[in-house]
Amino acid sequence: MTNSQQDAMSLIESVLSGNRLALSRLLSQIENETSSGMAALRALFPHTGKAHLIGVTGAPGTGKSSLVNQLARGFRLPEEGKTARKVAIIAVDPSSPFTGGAILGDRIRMRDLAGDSGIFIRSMASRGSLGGLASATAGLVQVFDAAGYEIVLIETVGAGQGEVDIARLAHTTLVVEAPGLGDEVQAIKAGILEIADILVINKADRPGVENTERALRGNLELAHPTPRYFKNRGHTKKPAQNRDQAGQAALTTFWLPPIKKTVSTEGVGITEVLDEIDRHRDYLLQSGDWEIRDKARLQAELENRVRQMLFKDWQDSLPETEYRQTLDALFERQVSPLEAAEKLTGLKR
Ligand SMILES: Nc1nc2c(ncn2[C@@H]2O[C@H](COP(=O)(O)OP(=O)(O)O)[C@@H](O)[C@H]2O)c(=O)[nH]1
Ligand SMILES: [Mg+2]
Repeated sequence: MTNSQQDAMSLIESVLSGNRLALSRLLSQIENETSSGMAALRALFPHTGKAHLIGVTGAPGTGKSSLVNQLARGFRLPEEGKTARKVAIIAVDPSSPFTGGAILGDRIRMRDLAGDSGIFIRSMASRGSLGGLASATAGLVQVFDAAGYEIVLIETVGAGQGEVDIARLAHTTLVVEAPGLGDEVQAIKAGILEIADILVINKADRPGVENTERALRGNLELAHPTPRYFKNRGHTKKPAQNRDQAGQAALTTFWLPPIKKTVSTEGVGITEVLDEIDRHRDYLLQSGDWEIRDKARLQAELENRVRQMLFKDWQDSLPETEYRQTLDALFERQVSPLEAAEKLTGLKR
């Protein structure tokens, strides 16, 4: 065994025995892609595949962090008859007010969670490239999954393609909207309505909720459930032949994203969102889409990692001056971008 493998093994043992400091160290190693971090990922991977990954995305200020806090609380302190689940939170939004493991939001309500060892919060430093962010996030998710966190909540700012990539990590994606952020519905503007499994109109205590709901509903009917939508999400579209004996369409035939209203600062509507999350999980498992999404996620991570590895390898092997000279030639339009790429990679198109 190499030193980094040994380091990784002892760290993994501590993590699996519930040591939070070790967990925190391992997460940093994975974020920084150290060799013992990568060795740990290899060793942990066979223990993954159990966690329910829940993406929470939407424009800044819609209340994602507040909602995530409330959902975490709900998973930890469930209604009677349900068991508490271990929750990890990954805040990809660098501006998220999760600091030092403190749970913000309504402090009075959250006080009963202080010191709860069943919650772990991690903020991600932002990365140069979105691909890097997606890989790093995938690595953290795998650690939490292997460490027995049954729920992994991933908060991202809804800002376009990068969001869609990270949302691909999730089994269930919540898109958060809020009234009164201008005339337009942010999720529609950002093109992230299509990735929603559950739509949440947060700040339902604010004026304009009805307008937001109407706009969302109208757009949902356009967006769901089209074949393209199902294809994009790695879904199989189950045809209506899947009927039970009473001739009713089976409940699992397809999923139409529900719209739920919440006031996250007050904890209003949270139970309903939690119920929808569990209902979506049941739907995924019964329809076989859980497995399909898992495979789509793993394939996306593989391809993302290949892209990054090859690019980095190429970058490292390239003399700085050659790159500069080619760039200059490109800027002076002496070579085209394609020619420059062929020259720098030695490949032909
Ligand atoms: N009125 C109202 N304010 C809220 C609600 N949820 C969050 N906020 C406030 O909106 C602001 C932004 O919330 P935050 O959770 O940080 O949003 P994020 O940027 O989407 O993560 C904070 O000041 C919250 O206290 C809500 O349901 N109603
Ligand atoms: Mg936030």
